[in-house]
Amino acid sequence: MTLEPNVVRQLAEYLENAELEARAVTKITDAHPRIDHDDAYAIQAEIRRRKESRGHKIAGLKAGLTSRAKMKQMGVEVPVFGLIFDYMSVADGGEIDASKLIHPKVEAEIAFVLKRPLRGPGCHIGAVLAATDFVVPAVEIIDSRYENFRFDLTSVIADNTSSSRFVVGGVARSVEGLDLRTLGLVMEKNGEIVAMAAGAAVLGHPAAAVAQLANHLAARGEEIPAGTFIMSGGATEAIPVAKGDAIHVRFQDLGSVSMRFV
Ligand code: 0L1
Ligand code: MG
Repeated sequence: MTLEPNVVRQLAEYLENAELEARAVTKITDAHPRIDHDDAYAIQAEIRRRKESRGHKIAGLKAGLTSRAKMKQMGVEVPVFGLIFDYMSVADGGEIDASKLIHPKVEAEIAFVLKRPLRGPGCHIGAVLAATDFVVPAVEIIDSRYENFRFDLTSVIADNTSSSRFVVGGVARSVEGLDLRTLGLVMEKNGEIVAMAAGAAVLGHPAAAVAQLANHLAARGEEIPAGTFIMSGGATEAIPVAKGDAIHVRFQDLGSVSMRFV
């Protein structure tokens, strides 16, 4: 850690206010170039404390930057991890008020719900599948608080990995008999196909992202509790959206997820 606790608190307030006021800000490493990963996760934890002190609850956990292309672009080996909160949840087929967001993008993801806790280190795909109650289709709406979505790794971790909204579809499936690597998905924006992917786009297997999350938390003395909802990361590239756009994602074997930006 390089930051004093009062600076962690100031930066959390700076980023959370940007989120709540839908206002883009300069990235925090411009003023604090020596911030490390521990500082960044401490800022994220302070954002959590602020939200929980106002009565919000954690709705789940997420992995981000999970596609090989995005990891290579950012020069990272391990994904980033973030928090999703109750007020970020939007019903399938629902409307999202674009005026409350800065420059949203959507990504299609496979989400896991656990029936048993997961604890690293050494957590692997097999352990994740054994602990999974069911998987559901999901779309994450990311909205970096940084101007022009321009950031570095520590800035984006501190910004709660751009978490903004999420939509979960209604088809829940056991992982038995499902090959999550070859499970295909097709995203349409206003009726046009804009992205296609298979589950393997996420670290070779979406359960690998959940295993890495368990290992990340283990290094902090934490586990993923039973019942946790986890978004495993975008299989498709992130597609920009604006007021008036309709998004529909079809997932092989898992139904579809849709939303409109108004
Ligand atoms: O969920 C994600 O993959 C986003 C992680 C943060 C990077 C971004 O905002 O593009
Ligand atoms: Mg995501």
